[in-house]
Amino acid sequence: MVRVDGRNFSKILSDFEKPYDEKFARIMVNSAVAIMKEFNATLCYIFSDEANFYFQHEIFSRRVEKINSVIASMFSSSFSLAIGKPVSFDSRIIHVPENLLVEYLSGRQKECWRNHLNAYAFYKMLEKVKNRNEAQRRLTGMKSALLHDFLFERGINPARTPAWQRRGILIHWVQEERRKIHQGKEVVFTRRVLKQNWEPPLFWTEEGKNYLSTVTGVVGNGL
Ligand SMILES: Nc1nc2c(ncn2[C@@H]2O[C@H](COP(=O)(O)OP(=O)(O)O)[C@@H](O)[C@H]2O)c(=O)[nH]1
Ligand SMILES: [Mg+2]
Repeated sequence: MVRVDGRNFSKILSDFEKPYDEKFARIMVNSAVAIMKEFNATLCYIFSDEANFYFQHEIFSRRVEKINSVIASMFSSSFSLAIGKPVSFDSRIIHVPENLLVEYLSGRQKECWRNHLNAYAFYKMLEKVKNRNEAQRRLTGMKSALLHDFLFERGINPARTPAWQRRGILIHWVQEERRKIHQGKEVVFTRRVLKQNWEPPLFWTEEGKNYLSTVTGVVGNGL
């Protein structure tokens, strides 16, 4: 797994909609697509300013510096071209054997959910206290259930926000059937294309595991 994370994005995204901006999410997705096509990653899981690329083959003969620097620079340059100013992403490698794939992705998806509650609560709290430090201080230590109640009372049902904000976005390859006319006859053929799923299942459920199994071709072994 190679994970990139935007540097200083709380500042960089100050002109974007808060707490969530679909335009920003689309730029993350498009930058990830560039990497997936170039290096044939099996899947990518995105939320907030991070993207997790899963590789089932060797790239750069497993040379760590090469992988991290090239993935980070390609992601950063795609993103920068899209927003018109220079930004940077860091990159790290996490060794995830097949039997821990579900656990790894579930961990990131739980982080996505916590982020989501915090992000909405933070901006609601800011309406009350008008000071970022004070808003953060009041939220620190609030358990999920309390954050839920806090949001409910202010008209936000955190179970009904757009799915990509709660669950993240999964990009993966699918075989798509195409048809064409060749010498007067219809020919059916398949092509490998990237699919963006903005409503992925919860990865630790049966549905989630089956989905990941289909996408990665891993059968059994934790899936
Ligand atoms: N305005 C806006 N900000 C976002 C969005 N998604 C993520 N962010 C910001 O990106 C930050 C990412 O967190 P983190 O990587 O820990 O902070 P960083 O060190 O500033 O990059 C969050 O704290 C948010 O402020 C979005 O959709 N809109
Ligand atoms: Mg960041």
